[in-house]
Amino acid sequence: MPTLLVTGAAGFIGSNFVRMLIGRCEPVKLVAFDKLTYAGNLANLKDLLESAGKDRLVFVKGDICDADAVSRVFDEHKVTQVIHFAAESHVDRSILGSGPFIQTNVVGTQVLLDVAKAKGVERFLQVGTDEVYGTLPEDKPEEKFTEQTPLAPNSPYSASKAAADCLVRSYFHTFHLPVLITRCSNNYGPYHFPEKLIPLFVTNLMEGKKVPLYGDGLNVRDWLYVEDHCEALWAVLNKGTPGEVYNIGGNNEITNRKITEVILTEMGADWDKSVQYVKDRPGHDRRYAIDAAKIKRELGWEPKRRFEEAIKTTIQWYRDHEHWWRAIKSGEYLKYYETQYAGR
Ligand code: NAD
Ligand code: TDX
Repeated sequence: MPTLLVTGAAGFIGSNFVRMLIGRCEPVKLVAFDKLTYAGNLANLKDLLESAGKDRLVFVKGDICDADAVSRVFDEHKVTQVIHFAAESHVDRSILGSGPFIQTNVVGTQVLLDVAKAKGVERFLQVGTDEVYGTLPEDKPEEKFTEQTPLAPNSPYSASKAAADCLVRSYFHTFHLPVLITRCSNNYGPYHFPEKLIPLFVTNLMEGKKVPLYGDGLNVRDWLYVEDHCEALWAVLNKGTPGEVYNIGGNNEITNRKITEVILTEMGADWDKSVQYVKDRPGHDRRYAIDAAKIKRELGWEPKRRFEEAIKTTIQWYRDHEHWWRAIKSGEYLKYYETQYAGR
């Protein structure tokens, strides 16, 4: 049975990925490795750690920038594969300060690659983002990001993720490390940290607060339900060709205004009373859209969940898990919220 190191397993997508594999009894031992930054939350894995058994899932607290800690976890658990989610992931925080993004997303990826190379892993999957491709014009709907689109990152976050992708690619060409790179569009679903658009708006409304819409609200994202992303990652890890890049997307382009409307309608809130247009994000990418033809053609993956239903499931999850997000929206979060939104 392979042993899969899951970096960033206590975050949004990493914890959904672990949940999916444990739920399906996939034949793999999972080593969840996470620094537990502000975005990492052991509550996301608690029930799984209690029920799965140590032969299926273990948790190790550690920093991917710490070569000794990473090396130890490989040796202790006889790691054979890596799926690398760990990252600083919020664009707005990268604008407030890019240092932690370079440290974790670039240096951390380099450390992980070096250990993976030294230990001779069978697979190394770099979980990447469509933001590395930059932005698309809104008046040319036929234009989408393909795997051939040149990298043109516009935020410190996407620049750090592009640098990481380039390092991963270089370890394939120089050292023949069997790497795979995915680039996915915006995810939504349970356990999404409430600094990102959808969980922020849903929880603000539940708290009776306004929702801050950037600029004219007409920026476009391609939204994908998190479990669809996790299924795509599992397909790439098991069936992908080393050295290749796979785009993953929902074929589901929606403006932020439309997303806001859908959330308000579902939650019975009024636009004029609830929406506050605020100063735009600096360097705000106008439109993302993924061409996911390659992963469909080569690996047979396509999204299963329809946005209209999955957004309702997601909102209901936040209604049912108030204790989860209320615990997060305190302390450090309040300081960040004040810095990010005060005076906008
Ligand atoms: P997240 O911020 O929810 O989780 C990141 C996790 O990484 C946290 O648990 C955090 O504690 C951990 N972490 C951070 N720095 C670490 C370090 N130095 N060492 C060990 N662990 C560390 O992020 P997410 O939304 O789950 O994103 C996961 C990955 O997927 C990221 O690489 C992100 O770039 C990528 N991605 C995200 C989306 C999206 O829509 N959320 C879309 C495409 C790609
Ligand atoms: O308060 C807000 N108001 C607002 O209008 C926030 C937080 C966001 N927005 C807008 C900005 C974007 O156009 O909503 C859109 C989505 O914003 P985010 O949720 O911050 O996501 P985005 O910047 O698109 O990046 C996300 O998708 C790609 C993830 O955070 C990244 O980790 C991933 O790589």
